[in-house]
Amino acid sequence: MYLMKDITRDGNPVLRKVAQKVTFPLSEKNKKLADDMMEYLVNSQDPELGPKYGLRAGVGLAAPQVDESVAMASVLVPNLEDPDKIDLQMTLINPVIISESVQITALGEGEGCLSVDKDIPGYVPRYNKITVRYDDFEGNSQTIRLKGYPAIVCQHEIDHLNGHLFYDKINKKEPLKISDDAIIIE
Ligand code: NB4
Ligand code: NI
Repeated sequence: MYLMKDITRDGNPVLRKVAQKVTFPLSEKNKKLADDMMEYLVNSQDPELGPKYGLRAGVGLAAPQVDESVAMASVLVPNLEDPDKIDLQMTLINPVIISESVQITALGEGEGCLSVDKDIPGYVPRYNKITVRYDDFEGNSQTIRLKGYPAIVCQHEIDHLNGHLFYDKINKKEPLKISDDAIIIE
């Protein structure tokens, strides 16, 4: 089970590498990695287990954040209106954004990252809609279309697999500067 001590922190070169493509059939190691990443997310969102194990809550986790430079990330995104509903729960393998909207969106509260200990305020511009191509556990190529909050989470995770961190995308001089027609999700 992953704990906060296992999470790689900003400054660790693994977070700036482009992750290796996953090959098929999936190795036992990569299967377990996917399981363990999802387990972290589930535990971290559990009102008892999160505090018990000192886990920072997460809606996504990418393999480089547990020191594995492979192109896998898990997401567990609760519905914003009804937190008992899950909007998206999956492990993305070899994900690539193949198309994106012109429309930009951002989380009103900014973003936080389990690998970044300090709070870095500012809007992180994201595409409001994306189409992602990824491989399922059998190695079959799939596509998924995402919008709004789940799309933001997946972009944050896909960024990790390419060595990017959320604050790279915040306007340095004016952190709250973003295109006028951006959708701000509160
Ligand atoms: C990934 C997210 C940062 C912005 C938006 C949010 C949280 C993360 C990082 C987009 C993706 C992790 C992965 C939250 C959180 C809302 C849902 C359900 C019940 C508490 C939980 C709190 F914890 N970001 N943290 N940051 N990352 N929402 N929520 N709630 O998840 O670094 O690369 O449990
Ligand atoms: Ni992150």
